Formats: sequence, structure tokens, C-alpha cells
Amino acid sequence: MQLPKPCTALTAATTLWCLLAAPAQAGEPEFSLVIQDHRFTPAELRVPAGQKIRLVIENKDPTPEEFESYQLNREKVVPGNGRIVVFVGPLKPGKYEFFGEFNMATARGWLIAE
Ligand SMILES: [Cu+2]
Repeated sequence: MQLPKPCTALTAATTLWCLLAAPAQAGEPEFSLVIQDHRFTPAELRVPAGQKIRLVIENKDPTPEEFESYQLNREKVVPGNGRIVVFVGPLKPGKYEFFGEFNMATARGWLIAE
């Protein structure tokens, strides 16, 4: 476990802080998807199965997109030139399709939990 910087100079107060705060800071593993020209990159994103993950979706297009997945049971608008965070899982191993509802012909991808 990577301890936060204050933990190097251990006083009683920081020891207590480290014991309480450090695990909370570890948090979920983070993965990124980028929307550009109405396409997701990467189109296949590999993530660990069996644990909750944090998915950061950045939209580089000036127009909004809606990140949607029936299998992941998620639906959220990503503003133009904006970003959102979606928490997913823990997932069973397998392939989960997602798409951009506003550009369904091109904005498609897969989350592969393994
Ligand atoms: Cu929708």
C-alpha cells in the first residue's frame, strides 16, 4: 500500500491519520475512455473483474454524448468538451457493451472484465 506523503514524518497525529485515511485514499482503480469524432477510444477497455472501478469518460467533441450500457445498467450524458465519472462493478468476467446514444453508428465499445 502506498502511504500518503505526510506518513514519512511519523508523529502520533500522522500515524493515526495514516491508519485512518490511507486505505480510503487507495480507492477504486481508475480507467479512461475518450470520445472524439463520435468514437470511443479505446474501443475495447480491459478492466479487473470482481472489483469496483472508476471510469473517467472525457468528451473531446464540442457536442454532448450519452454514455449508455444496458449490461452495465448505466446511462449518463457527457457534456461537449466535458468529462464524467461512472462507477462500475464489481463485474463478473465477461464482455460488456457500451455505446453513445447520440451517435450509435460509430460510438460503440466493450468493457472486458477479466
Ligand atoms: Cu439513453
